[in-house]
Amino acid sequence: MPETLRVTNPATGELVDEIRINTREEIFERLSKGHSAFKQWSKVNAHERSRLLKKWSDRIQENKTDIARVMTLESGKPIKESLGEVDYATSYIEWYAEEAKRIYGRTIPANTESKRIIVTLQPVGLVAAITPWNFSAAMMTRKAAPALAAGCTFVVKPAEETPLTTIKFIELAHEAGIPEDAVQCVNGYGNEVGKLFTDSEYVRKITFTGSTPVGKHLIKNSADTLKHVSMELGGHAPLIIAEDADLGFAVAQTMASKFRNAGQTCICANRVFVHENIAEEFSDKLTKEVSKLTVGNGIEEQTQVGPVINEKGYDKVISQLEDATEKGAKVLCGNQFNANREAGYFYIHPTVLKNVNENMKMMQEETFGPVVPITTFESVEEAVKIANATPFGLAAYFFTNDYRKGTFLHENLNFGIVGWNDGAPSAAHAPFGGMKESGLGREGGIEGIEPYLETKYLSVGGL
Ligand code: TXE
Repeated sequence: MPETLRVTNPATGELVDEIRINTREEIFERLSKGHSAFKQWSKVNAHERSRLLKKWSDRIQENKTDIARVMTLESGKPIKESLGEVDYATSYIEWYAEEAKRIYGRTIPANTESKRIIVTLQPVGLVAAITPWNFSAAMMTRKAAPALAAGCTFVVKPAEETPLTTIKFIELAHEAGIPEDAVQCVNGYGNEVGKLFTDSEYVRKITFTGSTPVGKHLIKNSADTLKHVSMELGGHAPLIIAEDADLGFAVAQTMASKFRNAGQTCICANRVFVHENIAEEFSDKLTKEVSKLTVGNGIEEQTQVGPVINEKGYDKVISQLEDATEKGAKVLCGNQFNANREAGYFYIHPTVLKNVNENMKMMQEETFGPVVPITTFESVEEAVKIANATPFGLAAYFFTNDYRKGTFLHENLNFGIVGWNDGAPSAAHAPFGGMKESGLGREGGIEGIEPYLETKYLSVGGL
């Protein structure tokens, strides 16, 4: 009997589907096919690659409702968010369909009459991607679209929890006319498939979104064959609310940043720092709004917050909550911890905590759950210092209408993505990525295609 991945619904514990795990031989074969297909795909002209990418995006949009439903069943995400993610995922394909036509070289003035120097860009080769379960569609297209646009071939291993959307997306890519061997999917466990990817000489680049320890492991394993690597890893985003901020707006944006996908996004606000003079008012306003959130099965239209992905994710959030309350944090709302673990589904009620301090686990590591820990500060200088006191550097947010404070915060926060009066900064046309242990490289924008390209220069002499 072949081994399978059991895809279960985190909202009910029910089996959604079973997916066959690919054997080592099958994975070797796909890598070999991806390597061979590179010779043809890299020669397809950029306008044709662009046309095929657009067709892929159209096919996905035509299947939007069905894809969103499957996404919700496998991830627990509210259906409205799944529909939004399909749009977000195709926005990357649309963007890179255009960028495919803008892979420019340049000429460099030589230091002698008898020479010309010309710089060209060419695709790196076969790209292997490993994607997470929190945005199963968008994290894949963010990698596949620039890779294919650049002329690379692509193979993806989706997260074990959420392979169904990826399988569907790859089918639709083939229906759109992208050659079967140019874009492929393999299924299996991260450590096993990851090792086959990093060991393979055919794979010239690894692109990964997931946890920091796995990212580091992949970089180490890629060293022997000196692969290119792009890493989008964990975050620990600070959200700073200055004394002058518009509190109603700041509350709404904090909610938007925090509760999307039940707090399981790498850029969501993980630590909230509020100026001491407005902390009480902010906490009251936020708690009032958070208490109104509808928690439930994502397939139901009214659901705003679904379950977290699985037992491991659930246990991590609960242990952070227990640690914080043992150390003196006060729960303002959402104290229904540990209500449903045994039933095989994983709801955590949106929680707001105050009196949080730096000794608590949730202030040291990513939570990945619907929890808002509130701390106070006296000055923006102090806020920046504590916000930067983390090995992570993905996203940071601040709310102020004072341009001096805003400029200071922007210039001193050591994070790759900064939202000034903006809790939702992600967009296909902007370069997403982190500093420090949050990653290497950028995805999106004009920067997002660069990691899939090699620079070559030609020096013509004897003229
Ligand atoms: O991540 P893993 P998990 C963070 C978040 C979360 C924590 C753990 O804090 O609570 O990580 O989540 C594949 N070689 N993020 O356990 O294990 C795995 O199959 C190669 C942030 O789900 O990193 C899946 O496809 N691959 C993040 C992918 O890595 C391996 C999103 C993610 O799983 C592997 C997810 C190995 N040895 C979690 N081990 C973000 N940046 O958004 C696992 N994988």
